[in-house]
Order: sequence, then structure tokens, then C-alpha cells
Amino acid sequence: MGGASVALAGCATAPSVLRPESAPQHTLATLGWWLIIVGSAVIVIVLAIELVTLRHRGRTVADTPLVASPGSTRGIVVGLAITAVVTLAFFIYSAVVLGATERPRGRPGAKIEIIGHQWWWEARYLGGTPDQAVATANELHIPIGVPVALQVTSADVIHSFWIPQLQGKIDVIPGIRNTFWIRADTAGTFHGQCAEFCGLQHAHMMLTVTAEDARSFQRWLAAQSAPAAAAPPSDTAAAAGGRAFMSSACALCHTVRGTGAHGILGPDLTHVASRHMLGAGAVRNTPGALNAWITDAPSLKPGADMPRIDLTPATMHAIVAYLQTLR
Ligand code: HEC
Ligand SMILES: [Cu+2]
Repeated sequence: MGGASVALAGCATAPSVLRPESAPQHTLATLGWWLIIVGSAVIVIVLAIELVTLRHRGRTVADTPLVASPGSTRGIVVGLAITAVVTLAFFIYSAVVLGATERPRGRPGAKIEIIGHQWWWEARYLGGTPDQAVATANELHIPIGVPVALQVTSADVIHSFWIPQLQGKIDVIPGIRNTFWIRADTAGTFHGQCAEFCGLQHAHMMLTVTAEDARSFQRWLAAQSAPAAAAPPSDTAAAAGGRAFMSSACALCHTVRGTGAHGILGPDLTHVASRHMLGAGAVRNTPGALNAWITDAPSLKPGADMPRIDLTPATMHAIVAYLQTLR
């Protein structure tokens, strides 16, 4: 069992576009059902006609060559007409649905910049003052019942942002800022997944969206906007870990707001202990897995842009203790 099943363990079943939890996805799911039903009906009817014709031909005109009769010409015209009407109807229906789900109705409850990386999601909550900046990774929170505006771009290759139960997909393209929106109408945690093959760990590029009432969301946002917890007492393992973090390569790739660590290659770790998963769904965020991850991330997520790091086991334990203070 790989990381994917671990990541979905908290979720009863895999996310499905046909189990919508938002107004736009309801509209899309209804279109999906119509396509399935009409498509299936077309297959059944065509097969039935074919069978009847074959049996009929077998009984009566087995030896006559296939030539067009006035009857069969009429059949072809009727067949083409039905095909044209069904295709045109679905073309119009799809265009109407796409138009209706493209733009949100109402003021957005949050604005988030989403940046795709090989292979994780960076999320920056916009709109606050600079000291309220919230940067996190892979685990979004949104308020329920209101649209949430997204600005989507990529730091490297093309990805696709997709929360199946909330909205359609949006391309995540380097150098281009696509605007998009999501909305959740029920509280809960919804799973998402990069939907455009983007390299070795494409399957481990998951994200979750936790939809909650406005008050819980504001509480979460305030907690995430705070700088890192005050330095622990200097004789503890966590303090030693903090010093090791700041003086080793960790600080070159990661930011911990409120400290000297300003790296931008990896996820912002200011509140990493508040996240459930590490490595975009690769492993659960437990002390053991955290230790394994920071010692040798590529063994848990081959190809990940975080290298194996050579520090003593004691130093790694101290760094884990430090990271766990980053709630
Ligand atoms: C060369 C840059 C680099 C260095 C050095 C580095 N990291 Fe990372 N780190 C990354 C990248 C990139 C990721 C995201 C990997 C992924 O999910 O695919 C990451 C992910 C993580 C995560 C998981 C965060 C999350 O929310 O998923 C933790 C924790 C972490 N690093 C801690 C550390 C620590 C501690 C050190 C020092 C011992 C360190 N890193 C050194 C680049 C780096
Ligand atoms: Cu991707």
C-alpha cells in the first residue's frame, strides 16, 4: 500500500466528481450524469438496431449483396439527424454549464494564490497586511458557503489543480496566472490531486481542502499568520534542534517566519506541526515519519527535491523536537 491509500485513510471513499459538495460541482455532476445516461442509451439503441437488422438480414436477404435501398437512405438521414441533434444539444448544454461555473457569484470569502511545484502545492492567502501573510502547503482551509478566489500558477512544469467534489480542473502553467474559484457548501475535508502528469511523483502531489464555518476559518487563519512559536528554553532538545535547523541546509530551502530561515525552495514550515501529512500526502505527520522524512526524504518520495541530509541521529531527533513546536 502506497502513500495514496494512507492519505485517503481519513476519507471513507475516494473523492468522486459524482458526489458533489458544492454548487458548481452539482451543476457539473448533473451534466456528467446526463452524458452517462444519454451515452449509454445511444450504445444500447445502436446495438439493438444492429442485432435486429442482422437477424432480419440473416433470415431474408442472406444472399443479396449490400446495396442502398430508398429505405436505407432514409435510415441514414434519420440517424445523422438524431446524432446531430444530440451532439448539438450537449454542446450547448456544456457551454451553458461551463459559463455558469466559470465565475463565482458573490464576494469571495478568501483569496489564495496557489503555486504548483514538483511535487507539492504552495498556498499563500492574499488580502491581509504583510504581517498577516499566511503561507502553507498542501492543506488549505476555506470558509463554507462562499466562493474562494484562486490565482493559480506553477514554479516549474504544467500541473492541474483539481478538487473533484468542489469544482472542475484548472491548468497550472508556469508564467501564467489563471484565475479560478472553489466553493464548499458542506463542512468537511475534501481531497484533491494534481491532474496533469508532471513527473516521477505526480501521484504524490495531493492536497486537502478543509471547509469550515467562518469563525473556525478565521481562527485557523489567525493561527497560521502568527510567526513561529517563541524560541523554546535554551537547554531543551527543541532549542538545540532550532539552532541546528538554522545553521544547516534546512534554512536555505525552508522559511520559518519570525526566524532567520528564509528559504523558498521547499514548503513554509512556520506551522508544519499543524499539518496532517508530509510531502503532499506521502506520509502521515507523526514524529517517526518526520524523522524518517528529514533524514532521507527521497527514500519516502523518490525524486523529491529535498535531498538526503547528513546530520547525526541525535541532531535529527533534536530537529524533530523543534519542528513539533511549530504548531
Ligand atoms: C535543497 C532544498 C531542501 C533542503 C536542504 C531541505 N529541504 Fe525540506 N523540503 C524541500 C522540498 C522541495 C520539500 C517538498 C518535497 C515534496 O513534498 O515533494 C521539502 C519538504 C520538507 C518537509 C515537509 C513539509 C510538508 O508540509 O510537506 C519538512 C518537514 C522538511 N522539508 C524539513 C526539512 C528539514 C528539517 C531540513 C534540514 C534537515 C530540510 N527540510 C532540508 C527542500 C529542502
Ligand atoms: Cu503536478
